[in-house]
Amino acid sequence: MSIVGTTVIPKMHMLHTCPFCWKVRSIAEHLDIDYQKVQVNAMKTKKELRFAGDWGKVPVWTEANGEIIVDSTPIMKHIDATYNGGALWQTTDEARRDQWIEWVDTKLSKATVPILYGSLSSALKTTTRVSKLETFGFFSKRLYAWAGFPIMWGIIARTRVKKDGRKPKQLWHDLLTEFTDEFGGAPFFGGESPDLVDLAAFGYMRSISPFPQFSQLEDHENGIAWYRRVEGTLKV
Ligand SMILES: N[C@@H](CCC(=O)N[C@@H](CS)C(=O)NCC(=O)O)C(=O)O
Repeated sequence: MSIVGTTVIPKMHMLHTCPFCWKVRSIAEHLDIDYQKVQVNAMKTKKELRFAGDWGKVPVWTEANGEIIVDSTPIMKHIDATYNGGALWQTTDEARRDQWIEWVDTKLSKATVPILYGSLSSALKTTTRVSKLETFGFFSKRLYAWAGFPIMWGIIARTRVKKDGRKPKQLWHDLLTEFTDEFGGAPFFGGESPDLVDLAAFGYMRSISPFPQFSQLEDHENGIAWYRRVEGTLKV
C-alpha cells in the first residue's frame, strides 16, 4: 500500500527492463490507473520481494487494500477485473483468446532475449543500457555492465538462437506476421479496440523499445502499424 497525499494507490515492484513488467505497465496506462512504481535493485530481487512470499520475481502488484498479486498475466486480469469490469478479457470466443494469450506468453516472451543478447555486439549494447536503466549498487552496476553481457550472450541467448535456428530479427518478424494475420483485417486482435491479448503482446514488444534493436522490429510493416495503434490508446 502506498500513500500519496491522502490518496491510497496500488503499487508495482518492478525492474525497468523486465518484459513482464512492461505488460502490466501497458494495461495500467491503457486504463489510466494511478499507481506507484517501485524499482527494485536488480541484484537483490529475492530480498526486496520477500514480502510477497517465495515468488521472488517482478512484477509484484500490491493493491491499495494490501492484497498481493504475482505473475504478469494474472496481474493484468486482476487489474482489468478490478478497474474495468473485466471488459478487456471478455470475449465471444474464449478458445481463441485462451489459445493466443498462451501463444503470446510462450512465443513472444521467448523472443525478447535473443533480440537483445543474441549477438556479442547486441549483448554488449543491451547490458550497458540495462546497467544505466536499472537500480544497482555502485559496484554491482559496473560488474553487471561488463560481466553481464558474456553471460547473457554466451550462455542464455546463444543456446536459444541456436535451438530456434532463425536470426532473432527473423524470429520476431515471423511472430509479428503470425499474430497480425490472426486479426482477420481488424486493427487489433481484439477487433476494433485492443483487448488483453493485444496489451500483453504489445508489452513484450514495448520492452525492446528502450534498446537500439527496436529498429529491427520497426521494419515489420503490419507489426509496427499495430504497435503504434495500441500505443495511441495509452493515457500517458
Ligand atoms: N511468469 C512471470 C515471470 C517473471 C520473471 O521472470 N521476472 C524476472 C525479471 S524479467 C525476474 O524477476 N527474475 C528474477 C529471478 O527469477 O530471480 C511473469 O509473467 O510475471
